[in-house]
Amino acid sequence: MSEEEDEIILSELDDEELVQQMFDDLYDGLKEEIEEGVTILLDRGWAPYDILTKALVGGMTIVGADFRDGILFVPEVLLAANAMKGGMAILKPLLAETGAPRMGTMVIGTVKGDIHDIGKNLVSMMMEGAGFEVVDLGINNPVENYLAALEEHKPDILGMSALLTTTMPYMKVVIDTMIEQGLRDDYIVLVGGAPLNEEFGKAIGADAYCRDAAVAVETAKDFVSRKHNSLSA
Ligand code: B1M
Repeated sequence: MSEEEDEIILSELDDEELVQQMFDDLYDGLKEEIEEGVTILLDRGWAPYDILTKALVGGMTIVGADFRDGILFVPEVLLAANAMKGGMAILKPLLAETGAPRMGTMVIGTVKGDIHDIGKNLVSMMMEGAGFEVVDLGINNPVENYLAALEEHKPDILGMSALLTTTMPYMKVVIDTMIEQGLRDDYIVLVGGAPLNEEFGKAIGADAYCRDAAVAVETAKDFVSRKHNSLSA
């Protein structure tokens, strides 16, 4: 069979086949195909959030499992991450375009020693979509970056992300420093990342652990409205 005959036309696949093909394309780090798949699903009326969670995060879960099992290595995972970011870039303005009323401000960043940013970016996108202003500090943030951003932006929320068991303890360094400087109670501190759990969040003195981006949005809304109610009481 010639190469041309082998070629898969994404637009000819039904939704289920297309999502399966997007899992494969994400796995193979094919950014353009991922962007095309996202565009096709949008044209078919899929909600941006569903594309994000079902096609992109779903595909990344498979990549994560094979990375863990030593089937995929860093260069391949970087390509998959790059493809995922291509799809996320198309969805970002759509998720942010909800016309939601302004809810408050969040400073967010991945902690020192950690360069994972896909989950954090997803949280930022969803928070913006829910009406929060988000100041994204990027990756590998020492405590000084967080403190400077709190001083500059006076947010309602500080969000921290960590994906490694070796970097998650750094969240406590940030919170302890906030306590030392008498700043802790001025902010809602939310933490997240795959290796964390609720118990860890409590142990380090965060206000809440957020399992995923949707939980982060709900938790942020809840804490901010409680804060506003207590200020107006
Ligand atoms: Co990394 N990596 N990685 N990696 N990587 C993991 C985390 C790992 C679990 C893979 C594995 O072994 N299965 C493992 C950690 C093991 C551990 O610590 N227990 C691991 C490792 C070991 C490493 C290296 C050390 C590998 C090496 O060099 N030998 C290295 C470390 C580099 C460093 O940071 N210093 C490394 C490097 C990389 C890449 C650069 C190749 C790439 C990152 C690219 C990028 O982010 N730009 C990468 C990736 C992609 C992964 C996996 C495969 C996928 C992570 C991801 O993006 N998930 C990951 C395996 C996995 O998690 N299953 C893995 C999708 C994302 C949507 O989910 O990030 O969990 P997640 O975010 C969720 C929630 O956690 C939550 O909401 C998000 C959206 O729903 N959330 C928050 C996250 N942050 C939040 C903050 C909040 C609230 C909620 O604040 C309010």
